[in-house]
Amino acid sequence: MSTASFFSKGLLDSGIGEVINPDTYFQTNLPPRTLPEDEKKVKEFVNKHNKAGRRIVLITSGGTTVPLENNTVRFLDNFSAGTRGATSAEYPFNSFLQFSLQPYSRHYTHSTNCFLDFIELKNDGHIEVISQYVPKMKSILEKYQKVKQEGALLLISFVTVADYLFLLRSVTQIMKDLNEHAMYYLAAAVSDFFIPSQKMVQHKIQSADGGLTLTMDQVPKFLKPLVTNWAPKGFIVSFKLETDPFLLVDKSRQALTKYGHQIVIGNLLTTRKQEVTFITKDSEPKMQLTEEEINNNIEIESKIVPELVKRHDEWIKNAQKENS
Ligand code: 9Z3
Repeated sequence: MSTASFFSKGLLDSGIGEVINPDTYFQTNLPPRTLPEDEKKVKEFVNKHNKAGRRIVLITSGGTTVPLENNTVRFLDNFSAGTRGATSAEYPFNSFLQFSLQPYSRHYTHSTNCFLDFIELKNDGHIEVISQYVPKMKSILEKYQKVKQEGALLLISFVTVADYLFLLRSVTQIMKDLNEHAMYYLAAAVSDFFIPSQKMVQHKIQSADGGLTLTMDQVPKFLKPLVTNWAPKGFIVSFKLETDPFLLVDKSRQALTKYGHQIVIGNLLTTRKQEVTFITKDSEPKMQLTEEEINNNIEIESKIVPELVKRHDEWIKNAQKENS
């Protein structure tokens, strides 16, 4: 059974599509070609840091696309510039997984932050960083080089929602044995609807016939197998994006109750950089930047990450108590 999403001249009317379970999804969709290589890199990363007694955090970030054609010219995207994950990865986590914006270089790759605007060509042909930008760049570069030297960051990219889900399943399973020591920080914007490849046209959809009507199936809810089977002992934080302030807390709580993980961080599209709500089993505190902090370019991730690290510490302590 499936209902249709109608997409015509910019008007998208979404509906509830065919619901399939995650196993069927993995059997009927193709993994990304680079999956075996990525799995190998992740295994090496996890073994190395685990042996050194470091905690490992999986950060997912950025949008996930849904192709409309097998030879893809058109796709739908879920909103995310990738700022949340890229920014969070700069605060003290050991971390990996794709970023549309990458940690550290994000300061110079936004459309409004083109790196070319930070450098100048001198008369003798040398290129230099413009002096007023040196202090900030120096501090970012120092942190970036330290992280690189320690091999503390592994970046893996995905484009489509299928790439993302295959990677998520593989990576969480590789991290499974870290038990309570692993944290999962799921900020990627995951598409709710997709067109299975066997139902997709092979070639570019032609516009000669006028408007376009699409039927989309529902992407299975992956938090359930993730929490229950892939990473059952891990500390799992998911994000919930809404646009209607009246829905945010209820929808976030529904997700927490349904999947049974540790925290849902609710955020609204328009205020996500200044305000988030931590939904846990027994509380729902808001975390907000003050006017002063906003004016001083403080990033809300500088508060989110330490709070999560603290809660993860408690999670580990409790798990160890239970095990002893
Ligand atoms: C978020 O809510 C992220 O915070 C944002 C970050 C996408 C808003 P930006 O990178 O945006 O700052 O531009 N992610 C939503 C995660 C999501 O899709 N969650 C799924 C859901 O709600 C479950 S994991 O169903």
